[in-house]
Amino acid sequence: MKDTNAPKLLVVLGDQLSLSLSSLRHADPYRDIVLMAEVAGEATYVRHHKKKIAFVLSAMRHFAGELKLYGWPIRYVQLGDPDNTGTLMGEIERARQDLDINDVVVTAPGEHRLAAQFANIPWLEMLEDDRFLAGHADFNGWADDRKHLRMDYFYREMRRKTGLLMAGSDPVGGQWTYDPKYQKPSKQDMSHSEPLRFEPDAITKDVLQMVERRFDNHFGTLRPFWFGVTRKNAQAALEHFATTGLPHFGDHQDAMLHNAPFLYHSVLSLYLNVGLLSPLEVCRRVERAYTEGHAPLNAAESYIRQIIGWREYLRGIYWREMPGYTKSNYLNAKRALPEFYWTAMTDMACMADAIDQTRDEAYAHHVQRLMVTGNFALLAGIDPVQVHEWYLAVYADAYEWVEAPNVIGMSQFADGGLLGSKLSAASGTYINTISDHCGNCRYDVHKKTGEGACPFNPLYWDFLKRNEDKLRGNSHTGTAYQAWDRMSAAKQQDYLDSAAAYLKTLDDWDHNQ
Ligand code: FAD
Ligand code: DLZ
Ligand code: SF4
Repeated sequence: MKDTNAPKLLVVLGDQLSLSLSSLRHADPYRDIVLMAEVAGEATYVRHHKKKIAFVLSAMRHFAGELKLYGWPIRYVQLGDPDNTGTLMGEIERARQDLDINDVVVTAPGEHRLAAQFANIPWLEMLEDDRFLAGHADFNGWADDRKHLRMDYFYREMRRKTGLLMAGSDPVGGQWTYDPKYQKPSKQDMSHSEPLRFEPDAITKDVLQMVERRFDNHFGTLRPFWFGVTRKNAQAALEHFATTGLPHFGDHQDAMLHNAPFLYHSVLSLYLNVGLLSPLEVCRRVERAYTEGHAPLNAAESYIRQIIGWREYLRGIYWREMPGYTKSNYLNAKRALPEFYWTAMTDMACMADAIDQTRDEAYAHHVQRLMVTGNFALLAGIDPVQVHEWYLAVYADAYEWVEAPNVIGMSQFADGGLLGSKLSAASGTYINTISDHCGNCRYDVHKKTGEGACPFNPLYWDFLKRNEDKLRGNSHTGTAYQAWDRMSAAKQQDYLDSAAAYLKTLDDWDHNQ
């Protein structure tokens, strides 16, 4: 018979840094022991940005310190431990033997890769990760009844469930959503746009040195390192955003400015995704900013929508569609990821800006990810698996459950429109409307074809033509195909030739390496 009083090993992963974690809630600090392990395997399954590794490891060390203060016995394995096996499974096995413990409990990992390793082990119990508003059963219950999945309907359910911005059963203000006005912010507005920065303490300094030593060949600039690494830091960052960037969020969230990497974005995703903040507390704080008159309704609503709408919805899709989802390639895109995604060595000012910033900050805001680096990859027909691996590696907030549906679905349309039929494809004209990049670019955004034309212009039409059989029927591309049909055959050919000439430069570069 199973001894229910036998001690258990509670594994806490690097993105499970929440005191309210299900595994901790169901355990007994007088009987059980927590295992946290820094392992090379988690830093290298894709070669994560140096800042991401430093962030996760420092946050893990701080969280372990906090657990100790609360009386939890902890086995904390550092990366430099000579007996470190390099994998989470290896460290679990080693702890079971050293401590003579049989049973292991873990809150379900966010990535399918690890969840699959942990599944069907008789001595390992996986508990649901209930730090989300919609559990797997909730999401599937909602999705099973529907022919087409639509985020906006799911979002309404989440508003009703949480009561956020609700007046009884109706949305506050009478509308469910308030779209941004697409204004470019003025220079004056920008003075409020910086995220809160934190000085590294002794623990973080040790981690930085170690990351410098061990992961020097990974992408990204490590210093200056300014991310918060504790719950207190993350709460301060939330407070800072609620009182500075949030009031402008609704109007400017789709804008891009050179030298303004963060604009009015909150830079909270990295804290949310490791559990230092909970989605509901962030949304409640944002709601309060609105009710107290510090932020307009369009800002509060569109911010809350990103978290209880998109973030939860995409997670639901990920778990519904894995394991096959990350291999989807509906448009049969095969080109290799251009080297300039790693070096930023491109004359396209918008791309260079987004990639430079990604290298320096392990951050780019949503429009850069979607309409610049993502848009380019989509138009150029880059293999979605390579695009997915790039995004997973380069951002401090990247975990497959949220990254993959954004990349495979929202950005690359590689799932064939499963998560929404909208196509995130645009020519240079769109980038020029929402950004100030084109004025600083070697390419001419107003030139449609030929030498010096903005590459996004011919690539856009080439993409539509190349994928005509799959996209002509799409409700979002109807007007684009009508415009194509109205063009003369010579103009169409001009676009296709210009695109081919540009794509050849990518292929030649690749073959010469
Ligand atoms: P803000 O603009 O301030 O938004 C507020 C919060 O809303 C974010 O912190 C985030 O938690 C949530 N959010 C906003 N948009 C999304 C979205 N599309 N999906 C999920 N949550 C959202 N987000 C990640 O957390 N990890 C990723 O790996 C990731 N990869 C992406 C890849 C691509 C191609 C695209 C288009 C988007 C990706 N996103 C990802 C979503 C979004 O770009 C980031 O959440 C956002 O840029 C994080 O910065 P922020 O905290 O300043 O966000
Ligand atoms: C991202 C990351 C890194 C870089 N290192 C560790 C680690 O050493 N130990 C750990 O437990 N978790 C780490 N993580 C977070 C895991 O990759 C994350 O828990 C899984 O991807 C599941 O979402
Ligand atoms: Fe980007 Fe084209 Fe504008 Fe250059 S001209 S910044 S490539 S959109």
